[in-house]
Amino acid sequence: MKLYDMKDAPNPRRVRVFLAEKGIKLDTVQIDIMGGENLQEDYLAVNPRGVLPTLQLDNGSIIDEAAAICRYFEDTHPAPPLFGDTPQSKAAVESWIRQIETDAFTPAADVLRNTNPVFENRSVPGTSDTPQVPALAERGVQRIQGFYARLDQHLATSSYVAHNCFTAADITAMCAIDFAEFVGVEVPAELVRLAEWRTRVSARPSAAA
Ligand SMILES: N[C@@H](CCC(=O)N[C@@H](CS)C(=O)NCC(=O)O)C(=O)O
Repeated sequence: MKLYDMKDAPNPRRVRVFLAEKGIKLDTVQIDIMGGENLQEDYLAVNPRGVLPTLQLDNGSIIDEAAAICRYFEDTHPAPPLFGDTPQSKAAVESWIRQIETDAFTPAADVLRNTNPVFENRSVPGTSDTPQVPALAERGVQRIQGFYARLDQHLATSSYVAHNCFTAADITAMCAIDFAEFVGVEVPAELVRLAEWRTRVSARPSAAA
């Protein structure tokens, strides 16, 4: 089994942090997205979408999408539970992961991919051949700011993102926010709950994975 990974990319990081929390070690293959290695024949033979991360099982089949890969390992290595352990907590983790992907990850990707010349005609991840739309970068900044405010408000009633304990939703949010800062959208100083939560989850050894 091996994980197709890129050390500096935020979605592969979600999987690495999750694996570190579970104490799972995997062989990895590094793919250079900036250099377009994910769009070359060799990688497309593994994952025709040309996106990362991808998990390849020993039987040759593949699983992509960071959340789906993490779910696979939640089933194979149930302890500690990172997708909730009751119907309600499982639903809360699912809800937050979807919100974070839609309202933070995609907008941060929109900022990067619609401004950086490396992504000219690559404004959508993978094999899409799509031109840049600068207005999407502006919209992305606004959406990320809205997400920051909403998560800060939510953290008034919960010490972690979903259901008051550390889960894959915290991992997803930490990776999304680090990515958003990388593209230039800082967490405003007045969002103190968000800053405190972020310091706490970023101090976990898994965050360095
Ligand atoms: N929803 C996907 C997003 C995958 C994605 O966009 N990955 C980026 C790296 S963070 C990628 O593969 N980019 C390829 C490219 O830029 O062409 C997931 O959760 O895995």
